Formats: sequence, structure tokens, C-alpha cells
Amino acid sequence: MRRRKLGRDVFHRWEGNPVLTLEDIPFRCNTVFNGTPVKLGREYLLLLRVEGQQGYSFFALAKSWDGFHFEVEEIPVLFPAREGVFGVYEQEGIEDPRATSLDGCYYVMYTAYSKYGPRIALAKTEDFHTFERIALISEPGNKDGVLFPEKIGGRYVRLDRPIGLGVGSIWISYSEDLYAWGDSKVLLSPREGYWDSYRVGASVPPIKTEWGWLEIYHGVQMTSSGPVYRVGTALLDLEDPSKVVARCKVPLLSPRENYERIGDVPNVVFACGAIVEPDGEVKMYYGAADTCLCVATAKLEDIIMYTVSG
Ligand code: BMA
Repeated sequence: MRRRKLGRDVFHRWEGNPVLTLEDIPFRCNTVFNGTPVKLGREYLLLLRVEGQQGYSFFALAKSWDGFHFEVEEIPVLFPAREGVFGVYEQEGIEDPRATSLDGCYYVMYTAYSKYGPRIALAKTEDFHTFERIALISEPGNKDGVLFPEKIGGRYVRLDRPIGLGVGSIWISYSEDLYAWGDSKVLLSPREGYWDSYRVGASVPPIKTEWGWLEIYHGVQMTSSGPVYRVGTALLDLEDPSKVVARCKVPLLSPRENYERIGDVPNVVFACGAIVEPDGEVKMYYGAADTCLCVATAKLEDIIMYTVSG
């Protein structure tokens, strides 16, 4: 008898994956991937990165009642700015949104792309249809910004991934007002001899748990045929998130299925958000091979266990 395909990773892929492909998009585009979810009452919203046929990205919105079957709206919700300061730095698209509920609204950190390189931008929304751009909150050479869902010690806190000297580590920074950021420290670096030996970056906005802040991040290993992107986890101290309490030894999701291995960028699983259900099930949404959008689930306690002991 053939062995079951599920169960090789801590995260279990939904049997109906991919959740969304090009065929589900009601307008012409190249691909859909890297989406961030929120739950508004009983409804799931997914803010999606859609890449247009010219290769630049923008955001569309999908809706669902069960977190698995999504309908994509006909009109995209956010395009790269064409004027003002954002117009200069979004000329080559907006990418990888990450939504955080805070102060009674949603903040979305995303990557603004231009000929100067990637910068982190911050926007605000209540309904995911109208967005107020707040600020460009990093210089170029930075991406993977995620905002914590509450202030810690009276300050806003974010993780990001500046690419100093080509080494991609996850950093932590603080802000009084969401505009000016500082007190930056390196938090998690690539580990020689591990699956995340080449680069790491924040993926999912930190999740508060009784064991610490859970950060679901991506780790990259360079191979002779290019990079492999996997999903891993770390726990940060609740009061002082610049302290790493635990970090997984092995990844919790690795590219294995064809839709994760074959696409515009092969061998990529890249999460941008997760929903923790009341029963402790974590639904993690991830882009696969930069060509479709998928979901995988795991119990929060299992994720913590693998982070601490895996
Ligand atoms: C990262 C980002 C993601 C992408 C991933 C894999 O650096 O650009 O948008 O999914 O690479 O190509």
C-alpha cells in the first residue's frame, strides 16, 4: 500500500490546495501568491499579492466563510502609488502584505519596490477596500516587515529583514508613533549547517501565546540549483521580545508538492499570515513557488512543542 502523503511536516497541507491560482483571478494577471489573512467576525479576508503580466505586483482581496474556499473580488484593492513620495518608491510594485490588528484598525506592512530596491511601507485600513498610506518606514535593502499586535513597554514593535553585507537576519525595532523607528537589534541570524543557513526573514506577524511571542519565519538554504524557502518558528520573550526563548531545529513546512516545487520561483513556501482559531488550530496561508496561494494547518501546541524541542 502507498504510504500517505500527509504528515511529513508539522503543518498539514489542505487536501484542496492550492487555495487560489491564476484561474481564480477574475482579471488578467501573471500569478497570485503571498497573502495575509484576517478574520472579521465569521468571515475570512485574504489580502493577496497579485503579479500583473508586466511583472509588477499589487493587492487584491478574497473572501471566504470557511478559510479554505475563497472568492476573489473583481477589482483589486490597492495599486502601487503613482504620485507623491510613495509614487517614487512603488514604481516596481507593492509586495508581500502582512496585516496586524492594532488600535482598533488594521495595519499592513508591505514591500514597496522601485529601482532603489525594496523598502518597508506601512498602510492602515478598516475594511481592506480603502487604505491610508502612513509612511515608508525603512530605507532600501529592507523587507519582511511585521508589526506586533500590541505595544510592548509603551512602544510599537516590528521585525524586519535588512540585508546588511548580503546577510539576511531578522531584526527588531521600536517606535513611539509608527513613523520613526529605532533601537534596532539583530534577533535571528542564518545558522550554519541548518536548513536556514543562507537567509532568514520574518513571515507571520507575531502571535501572542502563553509561552511567548510565536514568530513563524522563513529560512533559506542555498543549493546547487538555487534557493529553497522553508517555514520555521521561534519564540520570543513576552515582555522583552528582543530575547529569543526558543528556535526550531528543523523546518515545520518544506516545499514537497508539485505546486510548491514548480512555478516562477521553484521550491518556495512563503507565509505572510496565519489565523489562530478558538480551538487552537493555526491556519497558515502561504505562497507556493511564487505561483499560487495555499493553506496549511497545525495545532498551536504542536507548533510550540516543535519550536522548543524539535
Ligand atoms: C522573497 C520575496 C517573496 C518571494 C520569495 C521567494 O524575497 O520576494 O515575495 O515569495 O522571495 O521568491
